[in-house]
Amino acid sequence: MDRYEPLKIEAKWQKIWEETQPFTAHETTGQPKKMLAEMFPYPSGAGLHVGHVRNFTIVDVLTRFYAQQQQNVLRPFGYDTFGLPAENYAIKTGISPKDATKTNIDNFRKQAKRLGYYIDWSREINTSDPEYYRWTQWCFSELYKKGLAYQKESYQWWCPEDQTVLANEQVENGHCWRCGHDVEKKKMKQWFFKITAYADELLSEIDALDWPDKIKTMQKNWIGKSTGAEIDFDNIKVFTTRPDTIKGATFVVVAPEYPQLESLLTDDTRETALAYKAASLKKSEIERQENKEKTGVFTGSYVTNPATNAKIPVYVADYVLAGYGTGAIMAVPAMDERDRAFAEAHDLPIVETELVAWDAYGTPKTTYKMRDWLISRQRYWGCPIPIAYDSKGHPHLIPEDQLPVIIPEVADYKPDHTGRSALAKATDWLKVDLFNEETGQVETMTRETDTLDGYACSSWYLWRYASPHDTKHAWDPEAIKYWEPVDIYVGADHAVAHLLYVRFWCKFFADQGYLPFREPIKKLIYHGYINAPDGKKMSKSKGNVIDPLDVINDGYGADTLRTYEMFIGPVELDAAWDPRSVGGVYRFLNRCYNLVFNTAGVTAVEGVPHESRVGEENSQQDLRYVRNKVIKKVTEDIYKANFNTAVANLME
Ligand code: ANZ
Repeated sequence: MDRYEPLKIEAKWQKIWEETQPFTAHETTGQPKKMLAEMFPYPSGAGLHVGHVRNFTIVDVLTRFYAQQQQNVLRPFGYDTFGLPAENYAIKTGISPKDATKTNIDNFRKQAKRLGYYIDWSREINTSDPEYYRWTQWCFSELYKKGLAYQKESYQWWCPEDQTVLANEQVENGHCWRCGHDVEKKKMKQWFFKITAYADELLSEIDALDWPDKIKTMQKNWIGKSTGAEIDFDNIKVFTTRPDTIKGATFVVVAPEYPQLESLLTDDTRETALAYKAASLKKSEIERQENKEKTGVFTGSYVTNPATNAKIPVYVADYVLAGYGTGAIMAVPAMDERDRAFAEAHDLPIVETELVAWDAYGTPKTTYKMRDWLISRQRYWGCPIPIAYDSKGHPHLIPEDQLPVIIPEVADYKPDHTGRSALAKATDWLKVDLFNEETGQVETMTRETDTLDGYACSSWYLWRYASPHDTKHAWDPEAIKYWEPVDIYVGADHAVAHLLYVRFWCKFFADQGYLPFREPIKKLIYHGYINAPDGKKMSKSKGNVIDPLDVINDGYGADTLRTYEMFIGPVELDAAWDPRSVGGVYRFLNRCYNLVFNTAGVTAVEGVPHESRVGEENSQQDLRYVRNKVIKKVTEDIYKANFNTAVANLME
């Protein structure tokens, strides 16, 4: 009897796939196209983990499913390689991030091949390859030319441990998302992408997407549209969603970061108010919005309520946030809970309001919670921002024919103590002769030492897959028209970062005429994490990580691992690893193998069994009935991304 020996079978087919590359995609007419992709991985030194396997296997099942339905499928693969882990490793070991990344990619590729994925390997991309980041720099240049990449002095989250600026979405409960250190606020000049220019469209087009409701809701809340009015209380402009309550406004509150705060202070209040401000800057927005005691101090100034003509006091309090609305509010303690708590704590009048028409006092205004996207990082291992500064400190774009701005090698990867990246240490690289349009002369300028947030690199990689080796364009116009938008995208995490950024860039590049669609991803499948058997997160430090290669090499093979990860639970939920179930899935595949290749009397190498040989107890008709029923059920399951019930139906 022929035994099920997955390691032999898999090795045989993987060798054939390596030689014949059957998964290479071509643009053809006649068949419908289908492009599928996973959220590409960060190739860490630890190699693939079982979470990647869940992600990649979902894409793989769907790719093979549609290929069998004779659709022209494209399933590319790539690596998101810039970022702090490689830089921190370089700081510690002196090994160049470029070399470490190459080693890690080689390992990831080998592992992915061992898992037997249907991947068009001719389209592999790597965001830290100059061939790739030349075009990330081109994308930046396009945004810059249209005024959507700009610099601004502002308070930024700063991680003292990693010595870097963090975006709002990278601060988790007052801690750095990477190292967990407490973050603080620091005033700095930074680069931003003006995602708010597309706030309205990003919001209005969410509903039409075939995305999980959970993600759509998270994006809506993140964009956070509010309609109301702006009203002047003398020279302080406030934003309110309830302008009709204006008669009840008995004081005004400004945020501690309010730019004109100093001008509101008097000799009596200055010291206390500035000390209050300093203390507030240490708190996270979440802490400031918590329902605790409402702290704040009097500025010493009064303004006029335009509806009542009463002189009302101006306070500074940190429950008012700087980046939202105008950073100043009219407080209506009779109507608003936070204002009431503040009024009670500070003995301020609470006046019941009548509702009034407000048109005479203010102008209608829509605001968004979403801020512009902070994109500069004081890091070495990122895509250099293609900018240089003249002697006056004015920024100039590096001309397109001088791209890419290549990352120079340096001896020491540590940022300097001012927080500038290690690029500042590459003194030759730092200087560049550029034509200055303002003076009409060539001048030696100083390059920008900030690099781009890694999310910039992943904002356009899905389009690079259409023509990954194009040297003339970021993406070929014909290829992109054929393959994209992406039909199915699979991943976990990044609901309000990456998944908003790709939509923003898509709309921008569509407006420039570079993309023939305005939404980059038709269908999104969002999957849960795989946890350790005790339900805890897998992590190296806890020693509870399951290595997918160990599972394969234990003799189970890739098919068992893949089937198990599809069977582990509903796709959208987290699931705990269960070693016994891995064995169960193996026994199931073993039985399938025996049914097909032994009971039916053929071997894995010969081909498909003939139904009449299967045994006399089942009539052919019964067998056909059962088979068709299962095919129908499993097909429906896969359309609905119910992978666990698909496996269960097969087992039945
Ligand atoms: C007076 C008022 C009366 C308000 C009332 C609400 C209820 P959303 O819905 O979140 O947009 N606000 C405005 N700017 C703020 C800031 N920078 N920090 C903290 N709070 C701010 O909330 C808008 C309301 O939140 C605004 O309307 C303002 O308070 C406050 F019965 O004005 B309202």
